[in-house]
Amino acid sequence: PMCPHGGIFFRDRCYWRGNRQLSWEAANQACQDDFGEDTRLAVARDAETSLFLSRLAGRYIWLGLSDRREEGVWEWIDGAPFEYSNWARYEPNNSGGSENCAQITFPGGKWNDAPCGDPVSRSDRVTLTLSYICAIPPCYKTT
Ligand code: 2F8
Ligand code: CA
Repeated sequence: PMCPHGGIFFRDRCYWRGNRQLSWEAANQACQDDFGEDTRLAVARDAETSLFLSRLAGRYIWLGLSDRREEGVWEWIDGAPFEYSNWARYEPNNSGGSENCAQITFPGGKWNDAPCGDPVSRSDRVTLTLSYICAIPPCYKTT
């Protein structure tokens, strides 16, 4: 198969759904641990990718998007410029002042900011664990 471990190919790379329920940070770490340091939580820079991820997920999942570094400044985990967004109505609302990680809701595929659920940083009062999708970067053989 083209993608490892039952991953799905879309455009130029493989996506793999993790069915364990993890915090945002733990989910991203799992992507790196399982597929290599360049693998991260999937990002959605356009509508087609967001829809693809939502359908592959079939449930709520983490998106590789957070405003942990600076409140209100949303950043893709792969460093891509933040242009396209697909927030649900009234989102992101930083509910309770502690929502710094984005999820893709299901069905509908709209985005919501939610507590990152990370028990280490403890900026969140709410523990939240979700499934996730890893985006495995394309690799090209040099010879
Ligand atoms: O109504 C939208 C609102 O729904 C929940 O709060 C009641 C979400 N909270 C969690 O997912 C923990 C909010 O993020 C969301 O804005
Ligand atoms: Ca919210």
